[in-house]
Amino acid sequence: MNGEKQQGTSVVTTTWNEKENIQELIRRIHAALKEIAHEVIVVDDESTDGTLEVAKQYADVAVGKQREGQTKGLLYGAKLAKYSTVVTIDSDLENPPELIPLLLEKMDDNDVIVASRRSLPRFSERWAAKTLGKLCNTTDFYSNFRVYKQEAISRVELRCGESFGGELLVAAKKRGYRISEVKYDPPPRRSNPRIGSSFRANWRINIASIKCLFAYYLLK
Ligand SMILES: Nc1nc2c(ncn2[C@@H]2O[C@H](COP(=O)(O)OP(=O)(O)O)[C@@H](O)[C@H]2O)c(=O)[nH]1
Ligand SMILES: [Mg+2]
Repeated sequence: MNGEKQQGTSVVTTTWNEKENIQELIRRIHAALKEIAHEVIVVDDESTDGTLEVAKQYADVAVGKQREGQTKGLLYGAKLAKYSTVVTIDSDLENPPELIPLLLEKMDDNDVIVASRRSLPRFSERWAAKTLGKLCNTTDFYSNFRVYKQEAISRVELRCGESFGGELLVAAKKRGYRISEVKYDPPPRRSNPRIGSSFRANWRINIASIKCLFAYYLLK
């Protein structure tokens, strides 16, 4: 199935105003993966702080496009991947790149591995874990720190709008890909997440969960 793709790992991250983190993230990915063939792909959504210019200096591929959100950005990057394995990772250093080799090891018997945070910060994420997470074999449905076989992500056709990566997991599950997880203790969170303040983020994530449940049960 991965016929045309080379053996190796493409690490995809999306950014919206992450200038202070992107160089450090790329440095840590290269250090963690120095033993294996890999590339770093950054998909930037019209950052106004110069993220794309910094990414162009350090990433293997750095593209800017109009702002369409995290899920579309991750899919866009996965389609550019030249390797047979795709890692998705947040660009804000809340997902430690040093964990990637362990995640790759666990791919032996699986098609998707989710790096699941041991504690979830938002009630909307805890609710999603009990519903969508159970359906998709993970305790952290909205972690976008994941490893995919390239075809398990790049062929997805998104229909839910912004789902914070949720629809990518639902699509993989519905197409029969085997999903498993590795748990980790996340570092302290930053105080100003890009997806919004606590109330706004919980609201947006709950809407995304309803759309993902709809997609799971009702869409082909
Ligand atoms: N391409 C793109 N990336 C985004 C957008 N909003 C957030 N991100 C990225 O998605 C990742 C997670 O966002 P964040 O706000 O930290 O979510 P949280 O960790 O759930 O609080 C970060 O790498 C952000 O830069 C967006 O509109 N477009
Ligand atoms: Mg974050």
